[in-house]
Amino acid sequence: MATPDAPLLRALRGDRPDRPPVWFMRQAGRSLPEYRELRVGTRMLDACLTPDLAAEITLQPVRRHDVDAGIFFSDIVVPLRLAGIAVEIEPGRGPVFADPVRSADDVARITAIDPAEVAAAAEPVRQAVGIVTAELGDKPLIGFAGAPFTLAAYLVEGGPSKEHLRARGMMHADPDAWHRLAGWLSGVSRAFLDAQIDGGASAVQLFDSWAGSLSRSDYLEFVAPHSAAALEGITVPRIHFGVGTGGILDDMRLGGLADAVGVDWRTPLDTAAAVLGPDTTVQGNIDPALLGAPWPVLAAHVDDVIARGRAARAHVLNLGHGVPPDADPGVLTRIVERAHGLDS
Ligand code: 1CP
Repeated sequence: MATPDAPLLRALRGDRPDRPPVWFMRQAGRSLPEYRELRVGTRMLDACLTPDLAAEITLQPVRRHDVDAGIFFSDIVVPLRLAGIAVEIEPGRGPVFADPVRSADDVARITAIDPAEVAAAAEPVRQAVGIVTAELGDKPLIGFAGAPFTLAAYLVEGGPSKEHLRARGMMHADPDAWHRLAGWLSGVSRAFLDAQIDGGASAVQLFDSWAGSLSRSDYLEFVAPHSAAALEGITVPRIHFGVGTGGILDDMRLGGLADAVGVDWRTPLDTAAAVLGPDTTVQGNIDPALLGAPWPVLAAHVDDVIARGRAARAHVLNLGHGVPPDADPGVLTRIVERAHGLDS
């Protein structure tokens, strides 16, 4: 079990460790050759639900990079699979649903499933998390889930989309159906978070990756209450992340439910800190595009991110979005060394 004085947990509480703790979104998986080797012959969602395999994949980047936290290897659509919904992750594409949820009848069909079924089916998740946290010892494991809007962006469209027009359209075409769907998704994501906390996760991150496609008024009316419900009453520190959310950063605090807000590369962290105020830790925001730049350029960028992060009550160093699949893992290790004061 992680100790409360682990740097990540201190920073999420608002203390300032001597150096910012560092981990990377999507650190587990695609960029690591040892991951690609282990995954040969196993479908993504089957890998997520095989406890030994999910645990090993979670631990790989912690061993390799010595990051300050693990993030559980899974996917935001895993709780939907556990609810019995037909979903697959297509290589090179992402989550694909056989029966997209587009009408009020579709919403009724889906919401008839009791989120308690997800909790019952989540035993492989609890087991995998248990293996990981025993191995990690003092180091925290971050559990995660998709926020209701980002999940709906896949479930309503049927697969990945750029502007999420159908999901955003449903909010206005049939607000009742939208709220029923988003409320249900919130319960399902919450069951997934609870399973990870039961297994020993010390913090959680809610990914609302696509919230940046919403207007502020749509975010507040149709999305924020459901994301808040997914986090309300959780007893471990909570991180809330989205891409392109510069215009709704303050709203992403969810009235203080979020201990930390993840910021993408577009908003400098000192600007974010001024918006978020004295009660919120910032997380971010190395530009993933710079991972391929010459080291002196990237190192100067990392130093600048760390310097700007000092404007916040506390800072967790991360990328502004996930590790790109073709990133050189050696560069990620070097960023950790620099954050830890071992590379100057
Ligand atoms: O076969 C493969 O290797 C598939 C690639 C892959 C992996 C490794 C997918 C498909 N998901 C994952 C794991 C995953 N997904 C993690 C692992 C833990 C870690 O961070 O190391 C996490 C946190 C996620 C969460 C996730 N899935 C998000 C939110 C994070 C983000 O990057 O914004 C989203 C949007 C998804 C959907 C998804 N799953 C997979 C893909 C390729 C996508 C995105 C598709 C799209 O572009 O819309």
